[in-house]
Amino acid sequence: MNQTIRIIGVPIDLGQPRRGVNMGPDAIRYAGLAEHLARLGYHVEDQGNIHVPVRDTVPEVQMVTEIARTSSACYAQARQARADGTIPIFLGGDHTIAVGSVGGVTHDTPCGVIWIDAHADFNTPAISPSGNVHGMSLSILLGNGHEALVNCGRTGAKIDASHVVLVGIRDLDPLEKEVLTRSGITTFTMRDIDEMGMSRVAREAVSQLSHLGRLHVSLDMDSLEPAGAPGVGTPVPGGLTYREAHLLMEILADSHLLSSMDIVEINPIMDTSNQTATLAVKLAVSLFGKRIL
Ligand code: 4U7
Ligand code: MN
Ligand code: MN
Ligand code: MN
Repeated sequence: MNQTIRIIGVPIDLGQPRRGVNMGPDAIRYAGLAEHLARLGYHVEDQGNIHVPVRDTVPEVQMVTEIARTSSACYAQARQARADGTIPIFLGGDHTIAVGSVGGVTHDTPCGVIWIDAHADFNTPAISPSGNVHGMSLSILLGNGHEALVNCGRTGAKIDASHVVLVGIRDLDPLEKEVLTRSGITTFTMRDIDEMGMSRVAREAVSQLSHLGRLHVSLDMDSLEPAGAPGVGTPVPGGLTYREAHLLMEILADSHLLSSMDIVEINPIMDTSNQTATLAVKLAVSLFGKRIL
């Protein structure tokens, strides 16, 4: 008992064009993440933030190099957190933090990844309509894209397509959709959730990954319906409701396989009264908490 959760801030906004997402880690801290997790009985330690250069000081041609530098630092922290027997929670920042977090937590052994997002983040430089690296992070983890990022921490792919399940998807670019279909990744779109219900979706996600013995949850807050989570850079209508998102967390918690988590894409500049970070903290509490009855 008395497991340790280690909070690691990664205030990166270099993977997308809007300023503000770099303030995500402090918005989530301010919403009381550490206090709420401590109340659940965890020992909580906050490592502070990984250093990230200020976006305005980084020339466009240097962006990928700087993302790779931050990703390496994040990878090292993820690896250390596991070596120390803690449960790391990575606070973004944009979704490029997953390159280092998922890379690092899979350094020694594979891990199931549940990627909760409106987007698939499966673009490559060759097909991306925007060129923004936060829309490529999952593809990078599977070994495709900018070489400096693919080889961050250790050479090549960090996870296998069969070890990822996407949940909440509703906005794919045309070529991204083709590549995703060919990848064989299990994807539960919003339509699947509408038709099957979140309970079945969440249970199928767990049963596909449980043989790996542990799970990493990568929670992009744009997976939620924007009305309840307006503080994100790329809102897409038709997202997860408050209850669907909580039920997903609760069913994942029941698996007792949670070993790490990302909370990403919160942009306090776009938010009202920090409600998106507050919601993220509630979801983390459901993910790491016990059943109420
Ligand atoms: B996020 C997009 F074009 N697909 O690649 C792209 F629609 O981490 C969005 O999920 C990516 O928030 C969103 O730029 C990345 C776009
Ligand atoms: Mn994302
Ligand atoms: Mn997204
Ligand atoms: Mn397997």
